[in-house]
Amino acid sequence: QPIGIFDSGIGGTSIWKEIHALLPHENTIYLADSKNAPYGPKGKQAIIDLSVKNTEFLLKQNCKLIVVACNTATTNAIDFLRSHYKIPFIGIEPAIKPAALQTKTKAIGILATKGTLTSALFSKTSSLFAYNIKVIEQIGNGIVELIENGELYSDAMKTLLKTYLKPMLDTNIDYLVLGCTHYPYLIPLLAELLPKHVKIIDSGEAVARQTKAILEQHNLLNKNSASAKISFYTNGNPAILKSLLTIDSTVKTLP
Ligand code: DGN
Repeated sequence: QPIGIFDSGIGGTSIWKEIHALLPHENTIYLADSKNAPYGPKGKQAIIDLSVKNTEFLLKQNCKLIVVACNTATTNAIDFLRSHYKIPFIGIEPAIKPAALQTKTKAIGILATKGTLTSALFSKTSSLFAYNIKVIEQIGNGIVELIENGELYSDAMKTLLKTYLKPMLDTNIDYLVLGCTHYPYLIPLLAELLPKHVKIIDSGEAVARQTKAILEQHNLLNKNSASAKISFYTNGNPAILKSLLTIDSTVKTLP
């Protein structure tokens, strides 16, 4: 039985990579709902409806566990999914905690979508730390759209990022938390735009470790060491998704 992974688009492939690296024998099915990207500006109910649709697709392929590889869908829909389906769901949240515990300048930046930053789950986590450090929140309007368009390094992307990073740099952050699974693809550009002492962190590895732990706990790890079956599906542009992959895999299109 495969692990199912979905995102509002191609960004969650950054999570797929971490899962595949840690669990190379697991069969995986990735679903990119690019047609409906971005989820960020949509309301809670719309995000739940889309997450249910993605879940139903993955369950039809007999998935044993689903990774919601999207901060926006996790913060808005994971409670609903967990209470309506029997299989385990793994979600992803911005890695505020490690940044907050390690900052020396007592200021961290977080870049995420509006859907994530305005969610109740995020305010709860953020308020745990915001009393003794500064948490500079920034909504990344427009970034997901550019990435979905294959623009990881364009002038438009540079201009947007410079604007979004300015208040953080003015506050002397030393950690930048990437709170959207699309954003790890910007690390090369961000490293150019940020001073050397600013560290960039995302939640990919933690999600992969959590996936492994939950599979172990439910006795669902694949014991068969034959090479894994990997499938990618998108209702957007398959060539752009394929360009992000580090393996040669076909990408199937969905209506
Ligand atoms: N990859 C999604 C996330 O992590 O929030 C992007 C959300 C969106 O569609 N804007």
